[in-house]
Amino acid sequence: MYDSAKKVYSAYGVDTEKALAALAEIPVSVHCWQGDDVKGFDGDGDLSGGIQTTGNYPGSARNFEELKADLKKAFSLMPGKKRLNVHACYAVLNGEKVDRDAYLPKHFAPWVAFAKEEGLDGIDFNPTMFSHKNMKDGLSLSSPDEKIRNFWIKHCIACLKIAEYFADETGTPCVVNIWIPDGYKDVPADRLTPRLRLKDSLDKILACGYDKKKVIVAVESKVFGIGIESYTVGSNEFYQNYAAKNGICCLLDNGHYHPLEYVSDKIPALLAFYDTVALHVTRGVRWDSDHVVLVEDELKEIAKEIVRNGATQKVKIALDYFDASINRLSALITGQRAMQKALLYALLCNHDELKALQDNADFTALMVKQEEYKMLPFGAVWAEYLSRQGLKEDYLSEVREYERGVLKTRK
Ligand code: RNT
Ligand code: ZN
Repeated sequence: MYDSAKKVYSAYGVDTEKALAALAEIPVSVHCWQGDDVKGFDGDGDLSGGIQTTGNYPGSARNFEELKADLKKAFSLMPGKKRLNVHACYAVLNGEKVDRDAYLPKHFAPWVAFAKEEGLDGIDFNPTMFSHKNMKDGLSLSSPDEKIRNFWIKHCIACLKIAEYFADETGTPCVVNIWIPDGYKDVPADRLTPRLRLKDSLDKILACGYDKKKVIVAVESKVFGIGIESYTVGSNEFYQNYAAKNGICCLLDNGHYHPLEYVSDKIPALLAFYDTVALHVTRGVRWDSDHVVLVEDELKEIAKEIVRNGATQKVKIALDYFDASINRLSALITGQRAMQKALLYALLCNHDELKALQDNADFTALMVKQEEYKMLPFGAVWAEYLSRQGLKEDYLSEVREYERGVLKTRK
């Protein structure tokens, strides 16, 4: 089937071998937090910050060893180049009394060992500014309380140091994504001052003197959260301007915009100005619901913008969703494979030809060709990609076996 698909694509001027080789080189950063419903190891497990997981599927990981084992199993069923995305609340403290403003590289050494064991491409990192007692009135870096702001500034600086350590250990730069849930449920009396405080906090964090070759700092905007419906301090305009003026990077989460705004359209807008654009790929159903990523039209458009603009290394692709209603390993594998499928779909396209049709204003042919691509034997190339990596389309049976043998024993 692959040989025949290869011929079909070659008639379109598409080299399937090149596509397969290119796909294997595009890293996707896999988030550890789907494994335990964003609970982490350093708190009481109560998720705050206006994000939520729903469902109580059995077998959620309860500690580092369990999460590591689950991720190991999940990684074994994922094709392609993988990175690990860790949140600071997943520090492995082994009973040590240390707060988030004093986390050190050693608290993440077990994650480095794991990444090395798994042969991962690298580790990305996130300060955790939610689910903590110092989220005063739901605010962190924009809090009117200077002590609170300073705590979180110190936390972010600690995270930058840890990120340098990840980069040193893995040999690839670490993306540090700053997301805060700060905002207000109802009509604020002052929209500017909280943003000025956030700006000042970010300035102080960036002034710590981190190594820009090793650490890529990104800022993630958001339009609203649960209980933060009326105003978020870290809005899109705020962060895009902050990033542009301070030489850092924007992170686009495709659940964080109004439903008719598309991240696929924002990627090329930012590529016109930035060397690096970070992504959180999620699936919002009616709102920022963080459903498991599936192969959908918008995911394919996102992948096309990455591939046809030669940005497979400039765009830092990371997954970000959390579904507690289904098997969590399956959620991870399904989303990671969906991202890879969308990238492969985008790679199996003669973009030069389509771009020429656009430039020649032949919109009739452009429409017809784009429809033709949808019916080409994509599945046969995907199957070949999997089989060359010793994988099959079916991952569910192995996930089920793991569920019976491991997850069901967790009470
Ligand atoms: C929340 C943001 C943020 C989180 C993770 C856990 O809306 O998307 O990226 O999902 O940091
Ligand atoms: Zn996100």
